[in-house]
Amino acid sequence: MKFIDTAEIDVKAGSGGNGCVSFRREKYIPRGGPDGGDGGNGGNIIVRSSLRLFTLVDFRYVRHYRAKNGVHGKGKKMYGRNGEDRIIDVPVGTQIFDTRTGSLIADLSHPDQEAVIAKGGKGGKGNARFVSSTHQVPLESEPGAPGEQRHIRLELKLLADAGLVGFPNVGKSSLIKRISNAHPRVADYPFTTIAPILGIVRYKDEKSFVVADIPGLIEGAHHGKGLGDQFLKHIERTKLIIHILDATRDSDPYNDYRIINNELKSYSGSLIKKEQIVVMNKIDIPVVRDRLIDYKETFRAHAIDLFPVSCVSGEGIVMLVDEIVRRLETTKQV
Ligand SMILES: Nc1nc2c(ncn2[C@@H]2O[C@H](COP(=O)(O)OP(=O)(O)OP(=O)(O)O)[C@@H](O)[C@H]2O)c(=O)[nH]1
Ligand SMILES: [Mg+2]
Repeated sequence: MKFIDTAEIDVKAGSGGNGCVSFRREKYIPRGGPDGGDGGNGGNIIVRSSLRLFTLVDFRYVRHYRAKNGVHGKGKKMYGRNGEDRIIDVPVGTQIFDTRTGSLIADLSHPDQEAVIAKGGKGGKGNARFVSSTHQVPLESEPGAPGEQRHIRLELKLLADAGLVGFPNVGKSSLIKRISNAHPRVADYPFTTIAPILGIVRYKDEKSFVVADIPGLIEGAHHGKGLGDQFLKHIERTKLIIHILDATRDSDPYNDYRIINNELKSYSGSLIKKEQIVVMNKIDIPVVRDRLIDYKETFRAHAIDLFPVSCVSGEGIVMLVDEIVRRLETTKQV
């Protein structure tokens, strides 16, 4: 399963302006020569990769993009102005395909890369350009060429920066729903989530990161118990693991923590080496709140800082997201 965001749009570059047919008419120059100027070139359609965008969602609302036409040439050898280019910003990592041929037009894998995806038409020559020793009174000029028109498909592969792991029903989907644009199903039974989901978290209007919600793990998942552990491949390339615990389960959270880590380790040596943020969810429930100090101490004894949150009341969520961003910025990819 791949996480691909796609959008289809129509683009049309500007047409070139027409060349002009004109002759000089001045008081003391009875037979002025040809002075029709050239038309301006049409504007190009350019896509540019930007770090400020993260999805292709905006393209669902605006599907047609046009660049400006070149201005027609005028007398007195006045050239028409070139049409302005139309720049379309897309997220870094966007690939652009021609829908008709299926061919890849551009692959914008770095920030601020630009690619012309539809060329503006050339402006036509004015009659001043057609003059020669044998052809003193040219009456011809060229029309501007039409701008290129294309139907294109944008594709963006989303990669998760952080992955949510934990037993079923601990509130992984509730967390991604709370902090990101994803709307997964949340329900009070195990294995509500049966396929991975990605969510984009916008942080203070300036940064963003992608979180993956995957199905719950149970002891023996690496032997195929529950939904198995094959979903862990979707978080193999993340920088960070958000490990969610739920103290309303009838078990010791530190033991739960070890069981899940054991599953990560059985899946792959690199997964268990990733940094983790350990979250204690459901602290709105009184029994959890009462035990929180003890839990914090237990984890502290293993050099782990617990992040208490409630996905229902929102308590602790801002601090958690701050910490995720901080850790994503300081953690190296394993
Ligand atoms: N009281 C309380 N309930 C919560 C909290 N977070 C989640 N829940 C409830 O816990 C249940 C399970 O939540 P989900 O988000 O579906 O859990 P999950 O970890 O995604 O579960 P699976 O997809 O089955 O692995 C739901 O009934 C949620 O409403 C919380 O902070 N407080
Ligand atoms: Mg879920």
